[in-house]
Parts: sequence; C-alpha cells; structure tokens
Amino acid sequence: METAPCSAAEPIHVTQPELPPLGEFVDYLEKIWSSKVLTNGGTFHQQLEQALCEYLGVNHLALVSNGTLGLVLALKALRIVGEVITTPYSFVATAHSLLWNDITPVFVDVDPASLNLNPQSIEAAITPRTTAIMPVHCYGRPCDVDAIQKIADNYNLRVIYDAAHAFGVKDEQGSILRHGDLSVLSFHATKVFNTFEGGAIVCPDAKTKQRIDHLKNFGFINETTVVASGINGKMSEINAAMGLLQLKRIDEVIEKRRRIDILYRQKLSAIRGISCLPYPVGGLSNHAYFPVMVETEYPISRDQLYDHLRASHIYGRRYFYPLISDFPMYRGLPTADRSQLPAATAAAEKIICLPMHPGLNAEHVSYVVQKIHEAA
Ligand code: T4K
Repeated sequence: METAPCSAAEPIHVTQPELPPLGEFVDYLEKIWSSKVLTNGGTFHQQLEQALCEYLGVNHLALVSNGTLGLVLALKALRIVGEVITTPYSFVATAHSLLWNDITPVFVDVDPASLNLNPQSIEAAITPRTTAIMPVHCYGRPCDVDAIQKIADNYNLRVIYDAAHAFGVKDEQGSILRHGDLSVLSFHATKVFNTFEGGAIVCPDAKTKQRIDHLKNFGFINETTVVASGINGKMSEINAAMGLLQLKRIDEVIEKRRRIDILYRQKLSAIRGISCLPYPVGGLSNHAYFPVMVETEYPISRDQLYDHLRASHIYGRRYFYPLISDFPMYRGLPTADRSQLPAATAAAEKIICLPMHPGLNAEHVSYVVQKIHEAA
C-alpha cells in the first residue's frame, strides 16, 4: 500500500469516490456528443446492464436513476401493499420507499451480531396485512437469507432486499443479489461502485425486468400505449458511461478497501473498548464500510469519540444514528417503540463508521488509529 504522508489539516472523509482518469471519461463524452443520445435506454445504458449482469453473476438487471427510486419501483413492480417488515437500522431511504407506496413499515429488531434483521423477530411481527419483508444487507454484510426465505415461503410473503451496500458481495454459492424476489443496488457517489447517482434492480426473470423497464419509463410499452402509472426512473447515458469506466477498475478498488480493512483490524486490536465487526463467514466482502463499536470499556462515549476525531479533521459517521424509527414520520408507529428494538438501539448508540475508501493509505489509517488511541 502506498504511504503518502498525511497532514493533520487534510480532511479524512468517511468516504470518497475513486474516479477514473478524466481523459477516459472525455472519450465517452465525445461519443455522447456525436450520437446526441443522452438518455432513454441508449447504447451505454444497454452495455452497462449487460456488463453488470456478467460482473455480478446475475441474469437480469434494470438500471435506475438512484437506489431510492429503485426501492420504490421494486415495491410497485411486485404490487406490494399493506404492511412490510423492515429494519430500523438503515439509511432512511429504506423505510421512505414504503411510505412512497402507502405501505406501513413494521420495524423489527436486528440481530446484535450481524446488525441485520433478526429472523425470529420477523416471524413474530407477521399479521394478516403483512405482504413482504424488506431486509437490508447492512454495511454489505449478508442477511440470514435462508432463514428469511423460509419464513417468506411459509407465510407467502415477498422479499425485496435493500442491497444498496452489497455491490459485488458473494456468499459461498455466488452473488448475494440472487436471493429474494428482487434486490436493489445503489450506485451513489458514496458507494463501492458509483455512477455519480444511480442504481439497479436485480430481477429473477426477463418478464419482471420488462415490467420494471416499463415502470421506470412512465409505463410506456410503445409510442402510444401506457400500461401502468409509471415514473421517470431512467439512468442517463452519462451515468451509464461512468459505470462502464468504473467497472474496469472495480476489482482493484475492492482490493484496496480490503487492505485498509486488514490494517485497521491489526492496529485497532490493541485498543480496549473498540471492537470491529467480525468478517462474514465464507463468500466475498466488498469492504463498503468500516464500522466499529465503542464499548463501555472505552473511556469516552461514541459521541465524544466522534467529536474528538472531527477536531482532528477525521470525519467518521454515525451510520445509522438516529434509528429510522426515531424520525418524526415513523416514531408514532407502534413498532417504533425503542423498548422493542434493543439491539438496533444499542448499535445506533455505539457504532461509528471510520473512514473507508480506496484513496486512503497506511499513513491515514495510522493517523486515525493514533487519534482513537489518544482519546483513550
Ligand atoms: N438504502 C440504503 C441502505 C442506503 O444506505 C442508501 C443510501 C439508499 C438505500 C439509497 O440509495 P441512493 O438513493 O442514495 O442511491 C450518504 C448517501 O447520500 C446515501 O446514498 C447513502 N445511502 C448513505 C449511507 O450515505 P450522507 O448524507 O452521509 O452523504 P454525504 O453527502 O454526507 O457524504 C458522505 C461523505 O462522502 C462526505 O463527507 C464526502 C464524501 N462524498 C460525498 C459525495 C456526495 C464525496 O466525496 N463526494 C460526493 O459526491 O448520505
């Protein structure tokens, strides 16, 4: 790993996108300029869908303009209504996608080790109005997909995974994105793979992809026929071009992240009260985030550590605090009661995500760890 010096004044962000050489992007822009095709399923859009299916090892995928709209469209595509069981420990877009479909979110607690939906809690929350489960592969760490599918099969529920963090993640059998009815990726600037803004819905079959393709294009199936109250959720050619370029270097980017992850773990192991989440068993991680738990043995609180790091220009983030269920539009729900969500509440109070991105080097990691040491 390269070791450029790290100045105390230089901000270290929780993440920063890796960008391709500008000249390579200009080559794509020139093609867009000469074709004058800017959007509506152009060549780069088609090429990126194909290339992502190959890279991710999935059969069908529909590009969308961002991950949030991907979730909204996924629910719409499967005609989900009533109540959907989901996690309070996520980015707010997960639950917002339900409200945008007039669906009632039912929050259940996470497993304290994985921080993903606890299958036992899911089963206990099912009512006659439940139609689906929306789990999140939080930080790109796989959910208990087998247990979730078993519950879904037993109760005839659909499963839509919020896979915003899970680009390239594999379990022992292959892509994590093949589980459930649909999986939704985010290609936002802050993600492992980015297209500035963007996302994709991974579909099990061509028919479902076609329905999503219609829904993301206002419901048009041809020039004069509209079959559904669709929306504009298309990805533009400029975003798709960025995706094609980013895909060329994605393995290198994930490898850089992996090395930073290893370094953090080595250096942090000496600090009492700071614990890293264990690696998921088997498969392939994407090292999207580096969350650590600030335990009671650490002399100051998580929030004090957050402030201490900021004073040194280290901008870790408290993903995910507050819990979604604590935001005003959710807190009145019966399932938002914190006493029913002890593991999620504890995680929201203890976790800080340390800077993790491919632009960091060993000096940066040492500097961050030194500051955590100092505070202890
Ligand atoms: N589901 C889950 C589980 C998600 O985590 C997300 C998004 C979604 C669904 C929805 O997907 P999208 O609709 O976004 O595709 C960020 C992102 O905006 C959001 O995409 C992400 N999750 C969430 C976890 O994090 P903020 O408010 O933390 O972003 P911001 O602007 O503070 O950026 C964080 C750091 O990243 C900055 O300090 C610097 C760096 N940065 C950011 C941007 C935008 C850059 O270097 N360049 C940039 O362009 O929400």
